Amino acid sequence: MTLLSHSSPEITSVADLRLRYHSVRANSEALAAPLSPEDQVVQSMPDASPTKWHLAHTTWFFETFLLMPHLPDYQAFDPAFSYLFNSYYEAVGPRQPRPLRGLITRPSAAEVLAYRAHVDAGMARLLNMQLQELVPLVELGLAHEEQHQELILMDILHLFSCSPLSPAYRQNPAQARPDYRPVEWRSVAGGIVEVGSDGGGFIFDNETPRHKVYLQPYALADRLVTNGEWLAFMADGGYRRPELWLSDGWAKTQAENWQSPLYWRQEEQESWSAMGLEGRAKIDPNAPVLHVSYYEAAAYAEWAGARLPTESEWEHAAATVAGLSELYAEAWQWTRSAYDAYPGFHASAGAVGEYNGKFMVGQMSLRGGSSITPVGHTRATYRNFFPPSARWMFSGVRLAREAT
Ligand code: AVJ
Ligand code: FE
Repeated sequence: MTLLSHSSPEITSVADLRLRYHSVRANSEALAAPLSPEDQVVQSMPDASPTKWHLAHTTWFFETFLLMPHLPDYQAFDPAFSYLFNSYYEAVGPRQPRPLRGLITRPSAAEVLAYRAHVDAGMARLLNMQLQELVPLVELGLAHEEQHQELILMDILHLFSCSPLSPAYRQNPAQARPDYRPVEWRSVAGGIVEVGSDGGGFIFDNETPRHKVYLQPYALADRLVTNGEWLAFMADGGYRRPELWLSDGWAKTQAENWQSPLYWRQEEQESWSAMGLEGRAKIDPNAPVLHVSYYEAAAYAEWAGARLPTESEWEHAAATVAGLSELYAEAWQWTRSAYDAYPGFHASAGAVGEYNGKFMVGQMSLRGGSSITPVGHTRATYRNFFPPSARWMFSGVRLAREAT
């Protein structure tokens, strides 16, 4: 199993893993609990998947990569599920086309929960066998399920944003934000620095190998761009001035008539609301802007006389510079780096090698983490990635500029 590098001497004990398995699996079901069976079956756009599909696909991952090959006498819950819940693994076999996941009205949401229970029982037996060599693969299954927990919330927000009722997924009162304060720039000397992971805890393969890069001196904003700042960009014609935009980005704004971040709506003169997991609410000018594409982030940076950081700049600063706020718990931060293989990267052999490596074209790297990322899931070396036009993630902007 070479997908994960484990140079750490203390490999997770199987007992710890059993507890973690139980808690991650329970967390997914808790996320689905407020949703009706109807909520859980609809696919609101090709990029988004139904909640029921996420709950089944994460289960299929454990069944396919752990139980089938490693648990003697394991019986698949239903052999038809591989076609329904395989996401993109060519080595595993054919699958339901991604844009048609919302047509899977059967199995029902209740049957998917029974599927989860069946696989959990198998996993309990497998974990009892104390097979140390399977620990990295179980950890991958859990990190995978945590990625899907964030996707469940992104996707349900998109679905609810399409409803004329603007339903609230949850009731949490909005966070009280401190008053506006100007950005402070943190200067970073740069030079030859190392980025990427050496192991020492769970990591995805795309975070390796650790390697040297050269960074010119630079400065990074100590906080994220706010909604209020974004409103100023809009008021200054940000969405109407092609000179601020990359060509592909301008074409997209024109084709889709973008005039604001996704989920924003103008209520009356000067007043905007945004759809969130708490329903539709007035924009908080001091909260970080959310739901912007790479194209919008790059246009904003141009307007602000700054630029987006590279992923090496972001990672080096996050790991070494004090006084940077909003790194991991507000919004994923677009970088200007294409999501590409690090020097010396090789995807592992076999089906799990398809996990990250084959997506290394045409997407941009995002760093940090968001308010809906499971706690403990992120780290400085973590590489998220989406196409430059995507904006249904909780994505925001941290500016960079050359050192002065
Ligand atoms: C890292 C969020 C782009 O959504 O495909 C889920 C996460 N990988 N299952 C994605 C993922 C495999 C991935 N992103
Ligand atoms: Fe997946």
